[in-house]
Amino acid sequence: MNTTELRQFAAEIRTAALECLESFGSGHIGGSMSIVEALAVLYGGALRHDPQNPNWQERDRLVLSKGHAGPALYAALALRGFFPREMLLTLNQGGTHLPSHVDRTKTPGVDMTCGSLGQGISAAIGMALGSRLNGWNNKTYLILGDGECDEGQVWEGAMFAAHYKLSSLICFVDYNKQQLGGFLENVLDLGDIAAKFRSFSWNVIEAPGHDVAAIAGAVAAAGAQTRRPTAIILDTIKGYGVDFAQGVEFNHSMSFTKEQIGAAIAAIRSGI
Ligand SMILES: Cc1ncc(C[n+]2csc(CCOP(=O)(O)OP(=O)(O)O)c2C)c(N)n1
Repeated sequence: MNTTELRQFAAEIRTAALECLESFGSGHIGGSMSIVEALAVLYGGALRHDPQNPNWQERDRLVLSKGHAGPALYAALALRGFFPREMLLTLNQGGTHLPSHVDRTKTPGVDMTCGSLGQGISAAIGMALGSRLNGWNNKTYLILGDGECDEGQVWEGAMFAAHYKLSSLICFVDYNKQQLGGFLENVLDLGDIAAKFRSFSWNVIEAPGHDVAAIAGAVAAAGAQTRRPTAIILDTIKGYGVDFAQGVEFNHSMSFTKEQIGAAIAAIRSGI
């Protein structure tokens, strides 16, 4: 997809994720909205995948470590044809294939079960190492939350990935400066997240997180690495693109009305 098409795809993912959230009446809107452009770049072409064959062995993997942002990933998967779009309206309901936190045993296209923060990096490292042992030329993408980076397991993984020169591991950090309990600087300040990854010997790229062209450029540069894992620090806004969520301190999980979501979708469509 070219830049215009990626922007359009991001708007479609945002809209479909809002429809998904609306079907349940509440959910993780803030952290879903902040990763939409990254997902558009991945599912718009960067991620090697086949919706007809979700378990294709040599596919690229995506570990959504901040697993509570399931609705955004489900929207991208539905739009790519992994499952029917109507399934988005079953979020979190009894017997659903779309639990609010991602589960690889339930949803076609979901590569790892996540929700307990900090664990996704270990799984992604295992996948990247496994691919290397199998001689596959694929990538493993990982999406970490910035609040999630408060977890010690993230840094154990960062050290390990650098030691084993896992250049096929490409990690997005959704640097939206908020977590469940408010702003990071008040909960547990991350300091300079880019410098931290650099000090762990990672290749680090900083990019505006709602600019699809910049993200695509960062992914291409990361893909050319041969000796170091890459962290792409995405400067994002929690709740981006949804007026009643963006800029609100406690927008992690919210309740909303049909009317609010309808107005948000109309605003997105009028901006396309
Ligand atoms: C190990 C663990 N501790 C606590 C939680 C509860 N929790 C869920 S989301 C969240 C905040 C995550 O913040 P961040 O990673 O920045 O996600 P985002 O703001 O992008 O949604 C917390 C503390 C959890 N899921 N797992």
